[in-house]
This record gives sequence, C-alpha cells and structure tokens, in this order.
Amino acid sequence: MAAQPTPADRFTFGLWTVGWTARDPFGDATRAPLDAVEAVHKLAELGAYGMTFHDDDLIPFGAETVARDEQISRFKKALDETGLKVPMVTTNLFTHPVFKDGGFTSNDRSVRRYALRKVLRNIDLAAELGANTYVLWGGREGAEYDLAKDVRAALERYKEGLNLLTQYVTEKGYDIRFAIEPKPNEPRGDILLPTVGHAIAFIGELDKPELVGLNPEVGHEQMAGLNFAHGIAQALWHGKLFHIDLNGQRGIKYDQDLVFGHGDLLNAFALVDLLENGAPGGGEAYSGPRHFDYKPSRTEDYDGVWASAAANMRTYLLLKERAAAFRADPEVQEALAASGVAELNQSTLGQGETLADLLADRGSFEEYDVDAAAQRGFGFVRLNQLAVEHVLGAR
Ligand code: 3MF
Ligand code: MG
Ligand code: MG
Repeated sequence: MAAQPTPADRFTFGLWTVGWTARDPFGDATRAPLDAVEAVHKLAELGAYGMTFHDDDLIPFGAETVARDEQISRFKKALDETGLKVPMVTTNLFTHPVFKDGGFTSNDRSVRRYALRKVLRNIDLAAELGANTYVLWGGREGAEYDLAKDVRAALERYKEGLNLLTQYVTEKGYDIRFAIEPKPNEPRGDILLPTVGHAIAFIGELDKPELVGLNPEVGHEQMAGLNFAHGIAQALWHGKLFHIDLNGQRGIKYDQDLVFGHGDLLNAFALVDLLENGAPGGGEAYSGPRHFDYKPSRTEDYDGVWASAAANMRTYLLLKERAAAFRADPEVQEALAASGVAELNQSTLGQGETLADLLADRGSFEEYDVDAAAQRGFGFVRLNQLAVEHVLGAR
C-alpha cells in the first residue's frame, strides 16, 4: 500500500484543475465556483506541496487594483496558514476574446503588445510568491486556415516575445525560468510548437536558451499519437525538463485531462520509473514538482473533485512503489541484462579508438558474421511482461 502523500512528494495542482466548474463546449457548468482560499486549504489537507495558477484563475480578468491586492493578500494568508507553496505561475492568454487569434503571435500587433504586458505584470506576482518556473502554454497561438497565418513570421514574433521575457527576468534579477508547454491542437485547429520536439528546436533559436525549457503534458503528446515517456526522456537528455503536467488521455482525441494513470497506465509506469529512477542504475532523473493538470470529470460533485485530486497523487505513489519493486526484482535485472538495456550505454567506439580504427577493424564489417548476429533474440517481450506483472501487483 502506497504511503499517504506528503509535501516531500512535491505534488502540485493548478487552481484551474480542482477549480474547473465543468463548463464544456456542449454544456453548462455542473459545479459552483471554488474559492482559491478553500482550494489551498483542501489541497494542503490532502498532502499536496503546492498550487499553481493563471493570473485570471486567482484574480478575475479586469479586476481593479484594490480588488486585485485584496485577493492576493487573502491568497497569501492561506499559503502562510497551510505552508502550501507556489512553485509555478502562468498567464491566461486564451479566454478573453481579444486573444482569439493568439497573444504573442496574433496578427494584430496591438494584441501582441497587450499580451506581453499581461505576462510581464504576472511575472512580478510570480516572483513575489517565490515561483521559479513560469509556464507558457500558447493554446491560441495557431490557426485554422493555412493561408491565414504566416508561420515563419509567427515564430519570429514568438521568439521576440520569449526574448523580451528572458530579458525582463534577467534585468529584474528574478530566479525564474520559462517552460513552454507544447500541444498539437485545441482550441486552435493547429497550435504552434505542437510537440516536445518542435519546442526544443525553437528554444535553440532564442537569445537565452538556458532560461527556457519545457512543461510537457501527458495528454498533449498522446493527442499527437506520441510516446510521452520517450518525449520526457529526450527532454531530460537536452536538460530541458523544467516542469511537467501529469494527467491521463485515452488515445487521439480531444484533451481529456483524466486523472494521472487513467489513460495509458503502462506508459505512466514507464514515466514514473524514468522520473524517479532515471536510467537503469541511475538515480532520480527529475526533481521538480509533480504537477497535475487534470480536470475532475463533469459528472463529479465536490466530493468527487477532492477524491479525484487524491487519486492523482495515490496513483503516482503506487506507480513509484511498483517501479521500485520492478527495479529490485532479480529476475527483472536479469531480463534487463539479457535485453542489453545497459549495453546501450557503452560507446560504439572503444576508448581511444578512432574512426580510422573502426574502418580498419575487419571484425566489425568484412569479417562480421551478420547472420549469426541476426540470430540474437532481445527478450523485450519478457521484460515487458515483467513490467505488466509488477504493475498488476502479481510480483
Ligand atoms: C491546456 C493546458 C493548459 C496549461 C496551462 C498551464 C489550461 O490543455 O494544459 O491548462 O497547462 O495553461 O500554463
Ligand atoms: Mg492540457
Ligand atoms: Mg497543461
């Protein structure tokens, strides 16, 4: 049985997750609005470490300065009372109609300037609350019609926006890094920077790439038919896993935002194993918050909301426990060795060996017994079955 979550597990939730009133494109809200202060207390009781928010989740869009300040101080008081942290903050550049064609990449220049100001103002609040990650999800940065968006110009404007943001935090001396959250579509027909790979390539073009990384989301990569655990492994390899959005998704469809593990459970197992245990024989690969970006289903009342919040953390902890058991199982270790998983860590050339040496090595080519080598069975299915049995608690 998995331990109860504690702040040491670093579980965090977006205010917009438990606070989602369940309005969807076809139906009205099924739950009453949730006060941010109550959300803080409830999440702290459940053992969470922190809460994250978009500016407009906490402070209604367009609120007067006095109302804004009052809401911030109520929120801070709740944080002080509970010890809950705010490790990440983000901006809503998607709800207000002004952002219908995007924020940083709207065809309308005045909207782009307004979007930048909205983000800059909220970065000050993020710094004040001690957040060190600022997420950028550009849900409206995109198009439905190919000829309506000059994608190259849009990427230039995206880059200009990111460069201004990194300049701002540097000038202000804020300890904040940015994390781009890719998504292939929804709400736009096609969103810019649709996958982890696209975003990594984009970051390489920025003025201060060291200040920009990723916030990949399980469901977003899976909406594109991609393997999330692979995407995370690549983000780690690039040193770009700054934050993560955990949830569940069942196949290529709209963004379901199910509870973590309620989609592709085996991939979730591989993911937790990777985050917690790194490469075979390695240590923890990711030390940032385990952030849940899910939506309590529209069918749930508030008891169901809190039960689903607890379910995210419990599933993660159960998978963490299962991953530890998997690694500790001697048969798994033997299967990993038979599959050559660790062998992949050996460099292909020997130490000190040169390209010329490789070319001169007749054993590697001219005299290589390809047919004999082709006989090798890798035993990957056996290894996977061991994983399935550990996930099912059969071992
Ligand atoms: C949408 C999302 C977003 C982002 C959020 C964080 C509204 O599919 O995942 O949630 O996670 O904007 O910045
Ligand atoms: Mg999402
Ligand atoms: Mg998300």
